[in-house]
Amino acid sequence: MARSILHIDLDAFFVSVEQALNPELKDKPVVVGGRPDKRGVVASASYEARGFGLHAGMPLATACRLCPQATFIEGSFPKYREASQRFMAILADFSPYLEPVGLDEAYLDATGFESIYGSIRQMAMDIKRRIKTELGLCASVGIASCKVVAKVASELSKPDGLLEVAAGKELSFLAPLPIAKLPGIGRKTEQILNSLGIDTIPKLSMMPLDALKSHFGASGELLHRYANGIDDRQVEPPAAAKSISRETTFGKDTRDRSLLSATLGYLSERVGATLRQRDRRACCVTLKLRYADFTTITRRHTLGQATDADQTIFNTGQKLLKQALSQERQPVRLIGIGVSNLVEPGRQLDMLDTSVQRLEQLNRAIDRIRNKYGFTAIQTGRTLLLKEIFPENESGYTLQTPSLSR
Ligand code: DCP
Ligand code: CA
Repeated sequence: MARSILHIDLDAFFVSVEQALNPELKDKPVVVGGRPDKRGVVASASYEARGFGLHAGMPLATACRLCPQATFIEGSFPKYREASQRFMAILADFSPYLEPVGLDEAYLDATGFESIYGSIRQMAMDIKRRIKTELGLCASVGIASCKVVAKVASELSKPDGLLEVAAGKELSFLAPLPIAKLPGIGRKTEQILNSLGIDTIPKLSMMPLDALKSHFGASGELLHRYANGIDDRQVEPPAAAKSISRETTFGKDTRDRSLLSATLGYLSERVGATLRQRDRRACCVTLKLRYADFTTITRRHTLGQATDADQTIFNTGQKLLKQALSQERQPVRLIGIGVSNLVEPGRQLDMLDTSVQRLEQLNRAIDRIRNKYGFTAIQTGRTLLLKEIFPENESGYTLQTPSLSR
């Protein structure tokens, strides 16, 4: 059975987010990338601005010369990240087979979903409508039996488009297009192909595979397949991380409980921050210790309720640490803390528990400050001791293990 693959791509993404947030910018030439007196380039141009010849990658000064009446915006990444997350969440409602590509693009596998939505085309229209009403953004959608054709179709349908290529029609759909429309053919590849007399996709599809390989190496094979409308790549959901952990080795083996505890506190905050950043909660906390003789132990505790709070991670780790130290007399060489059995926040069973809520608010506030001013802008009592021992910079302490500066 032929597959039904959707490629969904938001139109003029950065600019459209700005327009959705500020209706005064609607239907006007708008550029995100910087003020026109800056040296940068256009990151995204509204379709109105494109009418004046503006496009991504063009120097801002040129853009300003071609279209002085455009509104030039610096842009702010957190806004786009948030819009992207909401976009992906809408898509995830339609199919679990979702492969995000960058911020504003994704593939969905909808094979066999006709019965749910009436038709795949209807499903695509539902997707577009939800993106429009909930985010105020336009998406263009390509539908085809494989990824590459779906992508070319969505691109060709822009803006606010919907284009379905029936199974079996892949080649005739691609035939009239210039080769540069094929993904993977950049300016340079195009020039080489042109110099070989190849300027259309049918000519490319008929070029002997060996010749393509000799010019482009391994990607020659890909070109050959794409030009023939062949692409068996699957829609692959990104592998979700199953656990998050941080650990460090001490400069000198130690029995110092306050140092162990302060380090555990710092590592717990690092783990908690990552957990919240990924919008996950953990059901299990694991302490890891390596003793002077390199014996390594892990001790694990399952929580009654999933958490993303530094405090809960630390308190659990601290209890496990006490137990472990009471059973072992050797000094500690390495300490680590990790969380696993990650779940999505989902419905709040603890809404009525104000202490949980307050902890949540506190941690979110700390995250905001740290994102803005650096990790050590706020330090908790439990980690203060580290200040005297480890060098710090705005992204945190430089512990023994460099990866911990993450
Ligand atoms: N982007 C960027 N720098 C680039 C290319 C893109 O910062 N060189 C950003 C700005 C875009 C976003 O990524 O808004 C998505 O890139 P697209 O290539 O999909 O371009 P647009 O979404 O802006 O326009 P289109 O409607 O053509 O998809
Ligand atoms: Ca886009």
